[in-house]
Amino acid sequence: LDKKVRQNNLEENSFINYKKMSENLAIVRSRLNRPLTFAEKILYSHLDDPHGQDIERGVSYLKLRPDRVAMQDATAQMAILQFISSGIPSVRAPSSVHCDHLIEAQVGGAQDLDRAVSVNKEVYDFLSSACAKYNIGFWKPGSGIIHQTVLEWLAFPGGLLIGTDSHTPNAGGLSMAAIGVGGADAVDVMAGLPWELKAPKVIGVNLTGKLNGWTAPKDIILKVAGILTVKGGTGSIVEYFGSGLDSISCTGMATVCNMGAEIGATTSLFPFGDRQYDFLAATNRKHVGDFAREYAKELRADEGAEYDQLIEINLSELEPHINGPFTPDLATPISKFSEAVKANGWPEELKVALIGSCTNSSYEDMSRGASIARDALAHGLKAKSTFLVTPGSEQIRATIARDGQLQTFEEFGGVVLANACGPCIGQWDRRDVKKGEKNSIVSSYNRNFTGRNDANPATHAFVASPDLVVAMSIAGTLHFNPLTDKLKDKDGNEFLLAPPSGDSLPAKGYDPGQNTYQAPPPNRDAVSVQVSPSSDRLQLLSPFNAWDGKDALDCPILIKAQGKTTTDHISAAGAWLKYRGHLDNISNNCLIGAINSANGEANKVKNQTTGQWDAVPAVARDYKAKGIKWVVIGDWNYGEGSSREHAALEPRHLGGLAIITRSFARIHETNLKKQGMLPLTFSDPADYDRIQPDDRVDILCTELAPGKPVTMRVHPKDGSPYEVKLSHTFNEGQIEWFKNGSALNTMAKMAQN
Ligand code: MIC
Ligand code: SF4
Repeated sequence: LDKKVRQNNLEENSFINYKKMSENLAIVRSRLNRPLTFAEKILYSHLDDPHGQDIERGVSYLKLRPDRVAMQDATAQMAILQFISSGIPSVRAPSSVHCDHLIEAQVGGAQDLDRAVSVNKEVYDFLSSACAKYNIGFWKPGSGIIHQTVLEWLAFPGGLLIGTDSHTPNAGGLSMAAIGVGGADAVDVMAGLPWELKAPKVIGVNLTGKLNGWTAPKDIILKVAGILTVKGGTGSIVEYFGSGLDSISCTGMATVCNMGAEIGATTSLFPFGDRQYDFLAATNRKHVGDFAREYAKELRADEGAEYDQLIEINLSELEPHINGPFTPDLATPISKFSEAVKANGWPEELKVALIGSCTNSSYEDMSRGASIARDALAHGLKAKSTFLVTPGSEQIRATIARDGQLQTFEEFGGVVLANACGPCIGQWDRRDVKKGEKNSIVSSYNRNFTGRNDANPATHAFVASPDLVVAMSIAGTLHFNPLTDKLKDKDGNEFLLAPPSGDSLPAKGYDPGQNTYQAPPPNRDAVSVQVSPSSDRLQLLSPFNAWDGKDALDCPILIKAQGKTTTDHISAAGAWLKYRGHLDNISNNCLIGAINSANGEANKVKNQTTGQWDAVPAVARDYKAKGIKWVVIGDWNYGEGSSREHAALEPRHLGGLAIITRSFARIHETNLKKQGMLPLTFSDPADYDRIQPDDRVDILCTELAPGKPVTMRVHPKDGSPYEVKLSHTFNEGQIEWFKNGSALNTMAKMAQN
């Protein structure tokens, strides 16, 4: 293992350190003396201090040394602005930025890309110059979606990657532990500090049998999401194994890992095998595959490793599933779906069918989808629904253009959009329905929260495999089950679609397409990074104030949010993506999607100092101007979904003190801590119901200590005060972040001393 093998073909000086990793593992093994899961092996082999680190799954905070950092344009702006504040001259771990979120889908790939390049010029210039300055690889707009680019160029088996996007776990398909984080976490690693993660529990999924017919890899995770629900993976890594692995491609495994984000899992992983080797070889990284083979025994679980929870899935019996609407864990097998549509009154007509995204745009996905489209075309049929394709990367686009799948989709009536997130993140100029009109869409994406794709809360969005999406687009109705239902060909004759087929890797190799990568220049001193003070899209950050050392008394509740409160509700995307680099401007979307328990409405809360009803950000700004600290009350799994730290920065910027919920999603909880806020949970979840939107609360911040609850004194509008216990997961070091005002302030203080 004592060799210098490069992580990838782009960076001359990033190497894979299997030797160090195996030494670390040997130390941990001699301490723990038990078989290890694959997830544990990757994490423990990246420990900063393998001798001294406490290791208890679900309890200890691990200090880790990730191999890489990846950032996408919508989160990189804040991450880099924070990095600039740290004053460090260049990144201390290999890092990359990927321009994918800011391209709006309007008419089609090339034109949409051109428009985006001019509309977002200021932001792209900022990112590209900052990357050049701080030694970060820059993937220009048009390159594709971060997670595909990482999989195709940068990921390697056994590595540890953090990425400022919740679907970073996609690289688990290539046996890399890839974990979604907020920008402040990325800054730690780029600044050369260890990165902290609560030692995850490990959920094992034993796959037996064989994928066949209409069942696709996506159906594995749709099923798992149905079993575990959107919060079932919180604090855990999901590790797949078993004899069923042989029937799944490497990119299919990436799909499964990608959507593990939807169950709140820290990441998901598949062991290294021939499928991974073949994918590495096909993407010009045979040298990485050969090296991984030498280290292969550490790239899977030890015999007898124990899981905190075990799930069994027989792939031979697994049915295709459709999940949704409005939540990715509402899983319905295709055989029951038509019934469910009727029973729930979901709009039956399928208006739009969308394939691609970071979740499902592999060569295999495109080939299988095209095989269905070709079958329809041979019978004289085209897509009845609007049909949109977003290739995940330039390499995929170029390869399917060469091999014909792209032309098939166009002949089928489809529009091929830019290599970017597009409609998946609300970058979609949708014109076929009016706002407020009930309608259904089906995508091969991963997420389907209210209003996510088209900002229309009445859109019922479902997620499924690309195979089902293509098939349903032919019938144009949610009632169509391609396994059993016949279609009528152009002459009125009935036929059953053939099950999809397609190669998992291109027989002629990948066509890399246009070169869209910008390596950092050798002479970086000459580069200057510009942020105009009059910009409405970029704003340099000023440090938050340190804690005043006192308990916070008589705080109003800005909003008592009821039900699902995702990061899309806390800091919407779509049109707001424009302000991702400008904290004050983006704060105007703070919590505007959260449902106020006082009136069941969004963005309408009572200003407790005036009695007037107003928009959430307006009320928050008024409290801030009056020097009043406020809190938010939230329900279960608050902050699920995205890694966007704007959802934490905004309440902090607007003067919030604490977010008090029944439970949090992992990334959001950490983001709040990093920005100097208090994420607290009701020790008794029933207390959520006792508290009323008009109550005032005292938060006894001076009690904050590891492992001890904090008292909240509630002063009900009518009635006598009472006390409630609030739990938290702060450790010693994280309490410093609160005291200093943020993690960044803490870093600056350490640098001074
Ligand atoms: C998403 O899918 O919600 C996003 C947009 O990719 C986010 C990141 C962001 O908000 O910028 C994510 O998943 O983390
Ligand atoms: Fe982009 Fe959608 Fe993937 Fe997020 S989930 S990275 S928005 S394609």
